[in-house]
Amino acid sequence: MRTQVAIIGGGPAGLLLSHLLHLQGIDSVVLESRDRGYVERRQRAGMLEQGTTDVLRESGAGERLDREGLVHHGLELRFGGAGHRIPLTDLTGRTVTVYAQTEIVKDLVARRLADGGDVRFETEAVGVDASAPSVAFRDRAGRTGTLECDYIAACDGFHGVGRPAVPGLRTFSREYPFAWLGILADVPPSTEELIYAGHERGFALHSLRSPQVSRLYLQVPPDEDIAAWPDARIWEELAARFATGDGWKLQEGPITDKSITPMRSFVAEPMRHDRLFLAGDAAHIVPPTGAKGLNLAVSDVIVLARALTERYATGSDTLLDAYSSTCLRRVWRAEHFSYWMTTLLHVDPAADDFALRLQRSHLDYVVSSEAAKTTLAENYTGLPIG
Ligand code: FAS
Ligand code: PHB
Repeated sequence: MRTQVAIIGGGPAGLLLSHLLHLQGIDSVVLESRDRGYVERRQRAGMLEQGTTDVLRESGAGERLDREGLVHHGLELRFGGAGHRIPLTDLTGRTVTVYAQTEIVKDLVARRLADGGDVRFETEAVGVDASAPSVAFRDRAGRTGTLECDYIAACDGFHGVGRPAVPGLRTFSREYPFAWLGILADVPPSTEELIYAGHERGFALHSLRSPQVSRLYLQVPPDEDIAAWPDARIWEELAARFATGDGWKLQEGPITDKSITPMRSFVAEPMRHDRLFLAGDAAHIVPPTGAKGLNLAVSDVIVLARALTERYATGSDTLLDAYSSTCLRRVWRAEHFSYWMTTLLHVDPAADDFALRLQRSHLDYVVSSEAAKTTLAENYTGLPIG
């Protein structure tokens, strides 16, 4: 088997890269270890930067996004029993859109298959040669094979095979002393815009998926057992953390999905070795407080698609040689913003009274300063790509 670009991973990064390369006449094969249903059902991100919605729309993969995506112009920081709106669009001219990662994956899978794309589910990459580029794989029947290629894009997430194939890698990481318990509930959202709540009992986030479906998260200890959280306890704790003095009420309903996600910051440098390029969670992880994970994966892929297009069109390696440094500038900005939003709003169990007073003072300042609100808004809506 041979292709121009071998893509490991059929998540948002791998599927979008395959789609963007196809539009430039560049062939690729996507190797995805899981089955199609698993990949399309996996509950993850939900908030898209304008740069992400722009690339999906401009590349012809945004029709359903434009019909069903919920465009937002602001968010609320809630603490001390009061809400404070951050007018994102007034401050930056940009919008954000609520549209689940599951839907992006479904749209991209459908588009690749409709375009005759080669997406191989239940086919696991088991080895990578970054120099005489090739990927060894094993399919659902246990048959093994080798995919020869010009370039390899490891879009295989945090636990993939691509990153270990980069020699001399430097990694940077931070584990947080808490995790997120996330739920999907069949109940109309109790808010039109997202509510990020900093409460002495812990952080909570009210997001949404549609006018009928709510997506909510609450801070729990890092090793929390989900069995300790029956539905009634989840709703009781969420109501306590979102409580305000103005009569606002959290609507409860049937919980249809429940999961706990650990929180970590992680970056691997460089994001390239010879003909192998890392993109998305394969290279970096952020705590989801800043809604950056999926959007960073998209921006890596936009940079890589541009570089590969230049290489095939002109023979120039200039953009490929700059890939890692170009991506890492934006990655580290998103890492800092995600760390900042996380420490601003979560309760650190080790925090003493002095630290808690500093945190409250920081929150009071953010919602009272145009400069601070603008800083939050320009990072949250997404800085320019590349
Ligand atoms: P992904 O992990 O999505 O995709 C990698 C793919 O590679 C997977 O389908 C995997 O099966 C496949 N793969 C792995 N090894 C392979 C191999 N050897 N061979 C073939 N295929 C292989 N981000 C947000 O912005 N907001 C959120 O609320 C949020 N919540 C999250 C919750 C969870 C539980 C997790 C894990 C992440 C969350 N994220 C969130 C981040 C998430 O959205 C990622 O940033 C996004 O999925 C990154 O996309 P990819 O880089 O494509 O990696
Ligand atoms: C989501 O809707 O899943 C979501 C939104 C914003 C975040 C994290 C998750 O910061």
